[in-house]
Amino acid sequence: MEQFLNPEIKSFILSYQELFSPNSVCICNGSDEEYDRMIQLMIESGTAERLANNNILVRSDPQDVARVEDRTFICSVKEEDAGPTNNWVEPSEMKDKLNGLMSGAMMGRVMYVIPFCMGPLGSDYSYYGIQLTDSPYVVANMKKMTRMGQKALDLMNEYGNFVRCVHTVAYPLSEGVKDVPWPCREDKYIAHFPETREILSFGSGYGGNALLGKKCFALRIASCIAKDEGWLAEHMLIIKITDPNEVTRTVAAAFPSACGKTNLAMMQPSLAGWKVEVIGDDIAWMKSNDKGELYAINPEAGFFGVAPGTSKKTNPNAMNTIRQNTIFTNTGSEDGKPIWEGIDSFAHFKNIITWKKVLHDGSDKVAHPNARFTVSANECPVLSNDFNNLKGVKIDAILVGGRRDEIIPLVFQTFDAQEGVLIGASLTSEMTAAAKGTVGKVRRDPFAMLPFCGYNMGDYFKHWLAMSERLPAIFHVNWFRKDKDGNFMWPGFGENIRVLEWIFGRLKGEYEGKKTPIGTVPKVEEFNVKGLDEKYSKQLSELFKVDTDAYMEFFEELESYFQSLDFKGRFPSEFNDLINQFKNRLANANSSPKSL
Ligand code: OXD
Ligand code: MN
Repeated sequence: MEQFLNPEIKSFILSYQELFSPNSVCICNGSDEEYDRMIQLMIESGTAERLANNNILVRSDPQDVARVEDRTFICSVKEEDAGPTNNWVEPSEMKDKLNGLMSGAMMGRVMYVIPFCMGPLGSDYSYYGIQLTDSPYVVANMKKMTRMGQKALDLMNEYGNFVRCVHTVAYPLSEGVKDVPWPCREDKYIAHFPETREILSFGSGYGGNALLGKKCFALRIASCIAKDEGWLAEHMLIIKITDPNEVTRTVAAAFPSACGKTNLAMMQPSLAGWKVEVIGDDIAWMKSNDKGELYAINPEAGFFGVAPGTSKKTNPNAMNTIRQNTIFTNTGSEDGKPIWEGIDSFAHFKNIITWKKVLHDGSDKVAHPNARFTVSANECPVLSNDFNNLKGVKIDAILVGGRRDEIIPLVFQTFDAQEGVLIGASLTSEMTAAAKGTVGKVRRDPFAMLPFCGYNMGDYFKHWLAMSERLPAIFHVNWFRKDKDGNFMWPGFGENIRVLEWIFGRLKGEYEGKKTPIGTVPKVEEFNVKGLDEKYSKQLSELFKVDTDAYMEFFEELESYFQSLDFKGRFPSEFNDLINQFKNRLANANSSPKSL
């Protein structure tokens, strides 16, 4: 270690060097040469292959393909601080266990030290971290996903505070052990220590389990910091929308994993004259200023998006973003081109090698459903020039949404911020391949944060309510409603600009909308249908309809969900009042004529 390291950083590195017993330690500087060296190492070990345009393809072990929520732990000192939605283990018990398991875990490998910054370098919003890892794949991905290297280290040396992120694939190369292309373990642990701002990740090399800046730091640990400091760390995209008159508004939106955040963030609007630019596609850190306005940054520097389903039709800007300099994980390939379900017609591909490295014969998937691309935000043709804005961007509206085939209208605005908070907390969605579990199972996912809130969800609801005076307008959207024959009632993707246009009109005070018991929906005549396929325009009133009986049941189920969880006395009683408020309006509407 020739570099200058402040004593705290030095002792952090040395203590883990002693525990892990790696062959050597490498302090990463974040250079392109270093990235190329990581890729070369992965090619030599059989982990990766080169594709065209400086892209690479990595195939993981089939047992290590998604986040492992059942192996993810919040190790707060008190159990009640983890709350009913997290797995809890007492911190010293988890540390003893992991210290034992981690002893010698990097034998025969290099321990890389990754200094990184979440947020623009030098911004007051940003926080620093150091990740230790024995995975060249992690080093390469962290280069794309964070501001990593020398500059971050210099700032950290000066500033002092950093989140300790410790990761090992836990496959020591002790005497006689041969390496494998994707080392990992069955007994994985993704452990968070909120009080000491530490993360210990053991046995997985994949995505959110291993790229610790993302879910572990920027959501689970950051949500705890945010609660303590009075701001919000959320699972939200951030976009800047410009209308044909060059008026701009900025919107943050929470949707559960793999529900289209990247598609909305990089949307190519179908309406002429409109522009959508991306600031973030997954995480927003939002703080209010002394005027009570909410400002946000995206703490990440890249996109770790789901590849399957991405195509020139569904997301042309993403396709342009990932044309070059991209790491693909668990896609198939042919002739130097990455391939996945939904990319294109397969008909003209004759020799696809699947993610499992066999010739595709139609019997198995080309790509794993949670196959990913990792790409620097700078590759994106619609990146906003506010991406690196040190002051963040003013948020004019918050959107929440899930993947729901019934009940929830295409869009509605809540009557006030408190009701908006309850609606955010009511999010439900079908599970996707982003996490190990049952795909398609509908589950509650408050603010899309169920797997990412680092503390008691009751305290989280209270924190949102405490912020409510500083919140902008809140809208609920649902692109996924289906008719009785199971067909989508809304085309989605670039056509979602029509919904954003209505939201824009509401923010400017131009659209009156129509009041329903749950909030304000568009009047059909306010909604821009110019050029929209008639198949959709003729069912708008159905898409905006609020079925009062179904919604009554919705709130009853929400009440039972909250009652089923032991919040250890931390559940906000205001939520019961808010639910009653909605139920009363629904009951009153039911006793008057039913056309809403
Ligand atoms: C993600 C996720 O990877 O939410 O963004 O799982
Ligand atoms: Mn996500």
